[in-house]
Amino acid sequence: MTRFDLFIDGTFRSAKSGHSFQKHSPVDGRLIGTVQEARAQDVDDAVRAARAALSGSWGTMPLRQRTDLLLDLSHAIARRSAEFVEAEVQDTGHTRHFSKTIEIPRGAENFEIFANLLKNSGGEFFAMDTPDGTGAINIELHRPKGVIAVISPWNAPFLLMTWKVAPALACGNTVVVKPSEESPATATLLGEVMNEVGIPKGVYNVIHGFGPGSAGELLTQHPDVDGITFTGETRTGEAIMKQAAVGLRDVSFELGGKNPALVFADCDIDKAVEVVMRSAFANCGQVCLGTERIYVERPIFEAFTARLKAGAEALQPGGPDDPGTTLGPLISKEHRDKVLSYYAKARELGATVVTGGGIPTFGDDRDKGFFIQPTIWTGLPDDCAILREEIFGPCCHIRPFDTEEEAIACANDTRYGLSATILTENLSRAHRVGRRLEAGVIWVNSWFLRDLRTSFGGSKSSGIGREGGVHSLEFYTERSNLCIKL
Ligand code: NAD
Ligand code: 6OD
Repeated sequence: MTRFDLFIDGTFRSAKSGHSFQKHSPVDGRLIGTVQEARAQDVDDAVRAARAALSGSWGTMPLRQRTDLLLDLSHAIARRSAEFVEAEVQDTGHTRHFSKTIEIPRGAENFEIFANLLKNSGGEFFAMDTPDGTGAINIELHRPKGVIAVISPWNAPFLLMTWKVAPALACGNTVVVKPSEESPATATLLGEVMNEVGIPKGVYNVIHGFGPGSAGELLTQHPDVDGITFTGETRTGEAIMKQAAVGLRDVSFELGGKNPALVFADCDIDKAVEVVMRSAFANCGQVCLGTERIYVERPIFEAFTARLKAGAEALQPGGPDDPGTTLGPLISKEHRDKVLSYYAKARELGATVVTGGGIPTFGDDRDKGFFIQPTIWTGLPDDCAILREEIFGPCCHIRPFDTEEEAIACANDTRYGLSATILTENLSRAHRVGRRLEAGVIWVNSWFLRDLRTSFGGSKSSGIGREGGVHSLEFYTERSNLCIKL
């Protein structure tokens, strides 16, 4: 059984709080480890260590040396990728293929991308006239923001945590990371690699625990935290924003979604089915960018629904070690209960259950895990909870539409604004519709195709700010204008 310690000031240690909690496998419910739970004293230790590191060697380190260390870190993660894959797979039950090809390599790449970005980024310079004719020059200066609290979720733990830690460190900040209570492993393992490559003590700290009344809330309330970057549910974002208001700490939020796919009759239907299969069911529907609302132009509604049903029924549920697994479990019993409550609500509301709606059975230990059937509904009213609230499971509703105008109105009829997918072979339509969708990330004939240099984030209730490429630097950097009168 594994023990997940706190990582504070370069040292692994128990929580002074004396509290710990258990982590269970989503695949078969078995106990996989105990996690040290940080409370006030531990959180304070971590923030103090991060503050001290800012005025230590990290704070005065030349940019080139800092970015070289981050490149070393990226290579060291890649060298130890098998360990990271195992840690992630054990915590989340993700298919080994998903962790091996996306989560871990992309997490490693984050450090490389942001190190290189910093090496090549500059600042503004303006020469100005003055009434006395001598002029002045303006030079933009960059400083790190300070101690950054990183609060991350469980659905792609390493990828989403490094997506914040990498730009924060590249900009010269120090971090205190609070990974999800459901996924403590990879953030802890990263502590070892930080020490291995020589990142100074206190630059990267990890505290474990829950949200309210525990490490998450204590960290975001801590007066010596300068900025909070959070990925998770919209409701949690609202709670954190209240905590951040005290002391006016800056926030960067990547929140929930209720993302639409618009399938036009002029699409390539094979491609459309392939794209929507992934967007609705990848990672067992636990992807913030995933599709839960599908709108299909009426002439192909029946054909598309039948093809998606066949695809969903061909998915093979199982653990990471089962050959042929294409659908892993949900993260926890609590999360499965939540998704099942939506399955029950859809039936109560009179939905046509095209496929799924229950729990698969295996006749072995996997029955103690948190598997669930991929589920497709039709026939629900636009304003019901199933079409309004983020479910975060392998499920979607399909509704027909008759005009482009109607499709756009349906897509935008949500408080969320994270992502959208358009399926059409008509390039003019793709431009026309794409520019009218209220979402931060919009795909045409694809999904989750991401160039890490592009902006990423949501509008409306899906987030505040943008991450990715130079956009990440906005949050992690303080700017000053130095005006020199000549
Ligand atoms: P969550 O909001 O329940 O938890 C996220 C993190 O916040 C965890 O570490 C948790 O312990 C912590 N937390 C909870 N309450 C807190 C509080 N009051 N103060 C401080 N910290 C607190 O989210 P989750 O269930 O882990 O993740 C799934 C959610 O994340 C979904 O809504 C999904 O859409 C969203 N998400 C968004 C993006 C994006 O980029 N927009 C990416 C991935 C996931
Ligand atoms: O592609 C990424 O880097 C990114 N941030 C993905 C987010 C996935 C959400 O579940």
